[in-house]
Amino acid sequence: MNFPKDFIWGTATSAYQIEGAYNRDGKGVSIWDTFCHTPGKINDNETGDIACDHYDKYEDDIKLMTELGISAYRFSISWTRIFPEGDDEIPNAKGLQFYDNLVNCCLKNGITPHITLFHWDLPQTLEDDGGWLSERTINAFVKYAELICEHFSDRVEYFSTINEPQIITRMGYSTGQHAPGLTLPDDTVLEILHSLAKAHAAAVRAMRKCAKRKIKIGFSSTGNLCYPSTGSKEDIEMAKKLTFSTNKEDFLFCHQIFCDAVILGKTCEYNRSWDDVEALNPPLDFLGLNIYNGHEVSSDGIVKHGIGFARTVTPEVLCWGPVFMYERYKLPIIITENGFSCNDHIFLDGKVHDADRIDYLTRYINELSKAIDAGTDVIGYFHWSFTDNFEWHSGYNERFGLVYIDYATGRRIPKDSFRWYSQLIRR
Ligand code: IFM
Repeated sequence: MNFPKDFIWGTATSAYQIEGAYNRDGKGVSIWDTFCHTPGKINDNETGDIACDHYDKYEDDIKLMTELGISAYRFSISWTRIFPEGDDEIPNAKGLQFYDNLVNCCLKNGITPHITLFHWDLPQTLEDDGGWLSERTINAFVKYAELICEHFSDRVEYFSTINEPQIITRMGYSTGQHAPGLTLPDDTVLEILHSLAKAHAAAVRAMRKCAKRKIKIGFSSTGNLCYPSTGSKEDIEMAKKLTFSTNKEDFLFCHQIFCDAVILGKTCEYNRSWDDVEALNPPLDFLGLNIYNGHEVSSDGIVKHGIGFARTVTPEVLCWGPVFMYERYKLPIIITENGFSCNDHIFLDGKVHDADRIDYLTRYINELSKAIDAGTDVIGYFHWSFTDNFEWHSGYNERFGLVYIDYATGRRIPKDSFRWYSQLIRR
């Protein structure tokens, strides 16, 4: 594998999934607090109330990150720690203090912080007042983005506005599996996606104005990706075509429904009604891609695979996904998430041997290096996730971490993949 010397190697997390301390130091209630406290919504009624207790253990976690050898850490800020009601007059000093401590601790340890503003934990007060269908939420997001940028841009260079607008709308407002658990008609869900695009665009403009130095702004997209069965021209063309053609049954799970609007200033099949689309694409510095798996395609269509490993482990997607996305959007790409949930457990020797994850990562990162060899401008890779954490409606059932969390005690146990990733970075 060949990677540029200045390639960004990192790990990623999000606030609700790791921090815990859900009601401490003036934090307000987010839609995820409410959702998890509603019986029947989450596997085993688990909550992020304590999660990995990163709020209290962030120094230990960053110490482990230095052992891992990463150069960057992607985390999200909990909006309700800063503005408990979403758009309060004054920010919550204790909330800002926590992220000051976190950012400063990263910098002291030679780790570049990458801040995501919104990884799904919308303030409940805003949701109660119409959520993303209300102008108040859009304005509140811009105010929050401005505050974070003003406060941190002296020390932080990389900012992402929104994580996975496709999943926010699909699972939060269409299938209802995620907070706030609504099952709205498609037209209304599209309006919500439109608001997210407006909020993103307005926040980017506001952040450019108030930044204390030149910052880099992007967002993280996810969606259907296809890769060709062979290197034939026909297979490649078909894989590209099916990557960007929308599946009617799952029309929200595609990159172009958001990326065409906010990067190209264009609509696609399902959002033609967005009449302001040319104002939604202020220039960005990078495109974040969250890539887990894709579909193999030959010139006559999608190739069906068996179940389990064969279907979810599709390494070629980490080559062709970035290749197709770069061709279309022409922005430097950061893989902001990629990883694997395994059946991890502590073995009799007290260690966590996650050979499946090492195999997955070896295959995927090898494919990523091929995308770079082919001329795709991929500038970084963030493993999802640093530690095991709260996996939304699946609760603590899924483990994506390089570090195992013993939830009963909070003990951190670096898995074999931690050592593997560390060696890869050092090489
Ligand atoms: O845990 C999530 C993350 O919050 C968003 N992207 C996918 C991950 C794994 O499901």
